[in-house]
Amino acid sequence: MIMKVSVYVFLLFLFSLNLRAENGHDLWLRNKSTSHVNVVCSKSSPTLSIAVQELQQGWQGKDGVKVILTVKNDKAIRNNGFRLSPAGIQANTDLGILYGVYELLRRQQTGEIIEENVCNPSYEFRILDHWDNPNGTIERGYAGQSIFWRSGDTALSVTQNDRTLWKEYARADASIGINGAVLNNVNASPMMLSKKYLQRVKAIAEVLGPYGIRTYLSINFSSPAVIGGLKTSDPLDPEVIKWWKGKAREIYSLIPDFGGFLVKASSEGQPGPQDFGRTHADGANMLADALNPFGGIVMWRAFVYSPTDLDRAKQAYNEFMPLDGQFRDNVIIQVKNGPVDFQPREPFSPLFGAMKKTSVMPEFQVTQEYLGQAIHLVFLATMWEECLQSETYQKGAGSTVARCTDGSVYPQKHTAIAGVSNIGLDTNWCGHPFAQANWYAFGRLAWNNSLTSEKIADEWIKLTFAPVVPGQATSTLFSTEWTEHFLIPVRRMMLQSREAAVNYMMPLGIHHIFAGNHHYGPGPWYAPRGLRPDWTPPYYHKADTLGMGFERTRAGSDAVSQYHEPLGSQFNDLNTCPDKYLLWFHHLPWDYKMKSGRKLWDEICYHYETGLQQVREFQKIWDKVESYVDTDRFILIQSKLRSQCANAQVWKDACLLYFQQFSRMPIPYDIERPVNNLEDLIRNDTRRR
Ligand code: GCW
Repeated sequence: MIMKVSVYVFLLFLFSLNLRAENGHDLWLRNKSTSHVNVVCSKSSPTLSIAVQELQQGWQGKDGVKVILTVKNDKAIRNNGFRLSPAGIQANTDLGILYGVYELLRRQQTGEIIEENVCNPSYEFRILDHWDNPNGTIERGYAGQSIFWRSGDTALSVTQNDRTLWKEYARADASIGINGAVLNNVNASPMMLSKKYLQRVKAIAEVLGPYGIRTYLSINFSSPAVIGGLKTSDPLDPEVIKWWKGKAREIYSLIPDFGGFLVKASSEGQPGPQDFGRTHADGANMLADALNPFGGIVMWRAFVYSPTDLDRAKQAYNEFMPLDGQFRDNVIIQVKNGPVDFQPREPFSPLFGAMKKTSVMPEFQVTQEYLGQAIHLVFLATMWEECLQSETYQKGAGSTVARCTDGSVYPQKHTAIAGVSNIGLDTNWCGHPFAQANWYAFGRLAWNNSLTSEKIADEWIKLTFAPVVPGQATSTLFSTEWTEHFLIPVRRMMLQSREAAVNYMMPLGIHHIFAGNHHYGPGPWYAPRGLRPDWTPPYYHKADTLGMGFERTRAGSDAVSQYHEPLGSQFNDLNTCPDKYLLWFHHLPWDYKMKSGRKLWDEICYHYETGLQQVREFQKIWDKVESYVDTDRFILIQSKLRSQCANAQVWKDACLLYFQQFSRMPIPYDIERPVNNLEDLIRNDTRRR
C-alpha cells in the first residue's frame, strides 16, 4: 500500500514537473523525438524532405533503427495510400510516404503496434472548406480572423509570418490526411478571381503544395458579369463560356496544382444558373468543361431551398434527383449531412444513396455554428459516425452513407468529403481546446470512414494531453493511473458530449429552434413579421395546443418517401420511427405515449434536464483531472464549461417555458425548476449569451 502511494505521488510529481504551460498552438503534434532514427530514402522531393524531417523530429521508436522509405508502384496501394511495416514505408507517391510517416509516428506516440498493413484512403479528395471572406472575417467562424485573408493596406502582401502560419496549417492538415483547402467563403466574393487575389492564392498554394494540399476557390456565379464586364453570366452564353475557360487557364498558369471550384449557386440569395432559366447541371457542366483540360473538379453544393416550398427538407432531393446522369465526370455534388442544415441532430440527407450516376460527397460542419460555437465542448465525431453509418438501403442492407459516397455501392468517378473548417487566428487555432478534436476527427474520418469515434477520441487525447517528459517516449507514460483517472473519464465526456448538446438544445427530433442570426442560444419564438417562414423556428417545431413536430409522413409532406424502403416506412410508422427522429417526422399530441411509457411532454422535459445534468457532470469530470493538465488549458476549459452550463440552463428554461405555453402541462416535479423567466430570455435572445 505504502509502495502504491509512493508510486502515485512520484507519478504525480513527474506529471506536474512536465505540465509546462501549453497554449494549444501545437495541436496534436506536440510530441518530440526521444531517440535517433536513421532514415533511408533514395528519392528526393520537397514532400519527401518533409517526410524525413518529420521522422527525425518525432521518432519515438528504438534508438538508431533504420527506416526505409520506398516510392514504388504497388497495386494493393491506392491513391496516396501506403504500406506500413516495422522496417519502413512504401507508397506509390511521395505524398503516400508522408502520410505513412504521420501514421507511423501516431502509432508510436499512442502506443499502437506497428505491423505490416496497407492503408488506403476512403475518399480521393479530403477537403476543408474555409468560409473566409476577403476582408478577413469568417462566416460562422469562432476562433478569430482568417489565416488567409485580412483587410487594410497590407491585405495582399505576403509576410514571413503568413508563410509560417500557412505551413503550420498545412502540416496539421497533412498529418491527418487532409489534401485540399477551399480558401474562401461559399458566399463568394467575385473579387477572389481578380488578378491580385489570385496572386495571393498562388502564394498560399506554394506553401501548401509540398504537404500535398491543393487549393480550391469558391466562385461567385456572376463573376463574368461582375468582374468580367460581360452583359450576362448565363452558363450557356458563348461569351460566358469563353470567360470561364480563360479564367481557368489563367488560374492554372499561376497555380499548376490548383484543385478546382466549390459553388454555392441559386441558394440563399447567391446567383446561379436558375437566374437564367438554366439547371444546376448546365451551370456545373459549364465550369467543369473549363476546368477539365487542367484536371480540376467542380464541387457543386446541393444546399438549396426556396421559401415557397412547404417542406425545406425535401427540396435538394427534388431538384437534384432528376439531374442524375447529366453531370460531367469532374462534377461532384456536395451534400450536407442532414436535409435541412447542420443541426445538432438530423436524419441523413436522402440524397445519399439516391443518385446512381453522379458523384456525391458529404459535407460536414466542423465549425460549431449550431453546436455551441467555441464555447461548448462538443465532440462531433459521434455525429459524423452516426451519419456515415446510417443505412440508406440503396442496394439492400449494408449501403451505408459511407459506402454510398466512397464508391463501394456504385462506382463514382471521383470520391470526396468536405468539412467546414473551425480554424482562425486564435493561438490555439479553434478557440476551444476540445474543438481541435473536431478538426482532427474530420481528417481521420475522411481518411478512414469506418473509424469509430472512440478510437479517434482515444488517439486525440493521448496526442494532445499526454505528459511530456524529455527523452521518454510518450506511450511509455500512459500509466494505469493516467489511463484510469484522465484518459477514460475525458474520453467518456467527449463521447457523451454531442448527445448532451442534443438533449439540452433540441431532443427527440426537434430542430432549428435557434435564436435568429447568431444560432447560439434558443429562439423557438423567433418569427419577426415579414421574415421568410423557413427562416423562423415555428416553421420547424409547429407547436400548438394540440402538440408539436413536423409531419413529414405520407399523411404530411411525405419526406419519408425520399428514403428507400424499408427505411421510409420505418420513419413513417410511429411504432418504428426511432425516438431520436420522432418530432422530425411526426406531429404528436402532448400526451402521446412514448415507448418509455411517459407522455411526450414529460419526455421532452426529462431530455432537457438530462442534457443540463450531463454538462454539470462534465464540469465535475474536468475539475477532477486538474492535476493532469497544465494550468492554462485547465482553466480555459473549466471556464468554458461554466459558460456551457449556464447556456444549457438557458436552453432548458427557454424551451420548457416556451413550449409549456402550448402543452399547458406541468414540468414534472422531480425536475429542477427553471431559474430564468421566459420574458427575460425572449427580450435578450439576440444577445449571444
Ligand atoms: O448554415 C447556414 C449558415 C450560413 C451558410 C449556409 C451555407 C455560408 O447559417 O452562414 O452560409 O448555411 O451552408 O451555405
